[in-house]
Order: sequence, then structure tokens, then C-alpha cells
Amino acid sequence: MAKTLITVAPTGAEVDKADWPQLPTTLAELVTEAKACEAAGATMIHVHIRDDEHRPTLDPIRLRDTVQALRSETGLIVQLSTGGSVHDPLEVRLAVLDAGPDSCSLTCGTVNFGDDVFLNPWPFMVRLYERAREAQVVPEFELFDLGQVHALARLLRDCGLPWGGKVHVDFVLGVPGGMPATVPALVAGVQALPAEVTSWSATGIGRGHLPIMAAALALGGHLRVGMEDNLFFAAGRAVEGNAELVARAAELAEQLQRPPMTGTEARALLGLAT
Ligand code: KMH
Ligand code: ZN
Repeated sequence: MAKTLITVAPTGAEVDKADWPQLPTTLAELVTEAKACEAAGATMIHVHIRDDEHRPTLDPIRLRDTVQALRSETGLIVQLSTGGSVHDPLEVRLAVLDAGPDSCSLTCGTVNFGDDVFLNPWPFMVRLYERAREAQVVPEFELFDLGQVHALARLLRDCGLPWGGKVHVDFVLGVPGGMPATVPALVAGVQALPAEVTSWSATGIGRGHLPIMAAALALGGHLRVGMEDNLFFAAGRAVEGNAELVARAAELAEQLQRPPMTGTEARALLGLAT
């Protein structure tokens, strides 16, 4: 049985530090959290950063410092979010690549995002895709809706394969405006994936977290967990930190005889130099 890539998304752009003090928002907190998550079984980190007031930012110096700190303090694959927050301009989101991550997120279409709109027009997707390839950054295609699976097929058909030659996608299910966090929705997404896709992971927002995790493992997929997506460990019990979410994912993966991958295995899966 294939092993499991576990990605941790520890912070996101939507959760408020004032409400969730355990959210890692400073660089020191992020590095500490990243180390704990790596020890618990994560091999990739999906990073959003915050400013001194704990607000989302795409400040280029902070991004570069964050990549460097995570590289020197952990062996994790560093994936920067190019989604940022719903308020970030497209040009600023493109410039995230200048921070030199291993990987970047690339969302395959515009989607309603609660009361807001997460904007990903087609020309922006193409520019981000081509710029990532030039910068030798491996994209992870974020799929919030079924139409985005078809947009990914169009992108690959029109623009060719990404840097590294592998195509890894991540289903994000349960955002209000996107696909629901249900097993039938995940199955529909997996069945619609273009042939170029070499691996996929999934995350369920909020209470969809556990069913989507179990279904992804059963279907041969990989996992994303973390406070960007889920703030409760169980009904009525707030998450203490990201590492316990990673530890539970690793334990379930072990139980299903799909143990967590090593960093070297994850790099090979994603087409990154080892
Ligand atoms: N914060 C969301 C608007 C990504 O990281 O690329 C977008 C997001 C996706 O989280
Ligand atoms: Zn994100």
C-alpha cells in the first residue's frame, strides 16, 4: 500500500488570533509549530503569514524570512499560499513566488468564499502557473469546486506540465460557496481528475474534517490537516495546536496501513529535487 503525504496548514488567513491564541502567527510560533508537526508525521507545510498585529500579510521580506527559517529549522517541504486572503491583490499574490518556496498553491478558479469572493480569473491562473514553472516552484492545484477540476484539465492541456513533471492536487471541501465536505463530492472530484494528475490530497473544512480524512485514505489519496481548515479536535473540544491534528492523521494512516511518508519520499512524489 502507498504511503501517505501529510500536509499541515497551521494558520490560514481567516482565523482571528484574538479568538484563537493557539494559532501560530509569529515566526517563532510558526517554527515551533512546524517542528512539532514534523515530529508528528507531517512532511509539507502550507504557509500563510501574519503581520505584527496578527493580520494576514504577503509582505515579501517576511515571506522570504519565513521560508529561510522553516528551511533551516525543519526538513518540511515549504509551500507558500498564493491565495493569501480574499483581500490581497492579484499582483501581490503573484509576487509570493519571489520568496523562493519549494511549492506554491494555485487555485483553479474563482469561488464564493463565505460572504466574500476568492478571485482566481483564468489569465491569473495562467500567469501564476507559468511564473511558477520559470521559478522552478512546484504548484499544488487547489480545487474548491468540481468546475475547477475541469479548469485544471484545461490548464494542463494549454500550458503543459509543471516544473518537476508531477501534478499534485488538493481538494478543499466545505468552504461555503464550494463543494460540500461529503464523500460523494470527493468521489466525484477524484473521478473527474485529468489523467496527468499523479497524486491528490483532500481536506474537509470544519466538521467535514474526519469523514474526508477517512475517505481520502480509503480512496488512495493524501491528507491535509491544520487550523486553517479546522479548529475543533472533536465536538465541543477546541484544537490545542496543529500537532495533535497531524498526530491523529498519522495514526489513522498507520491503522489503514498507509503510514506517513518521509521527506525524501514526499519530494519524489511531488517532483522536487531530493
Ligand atoms: N485564504 C483563502 C482566501 C490558498 O492558500 O491558496 C485562500 C486560500 C487558498 O487559503
Ligand atoms: Zn491556504
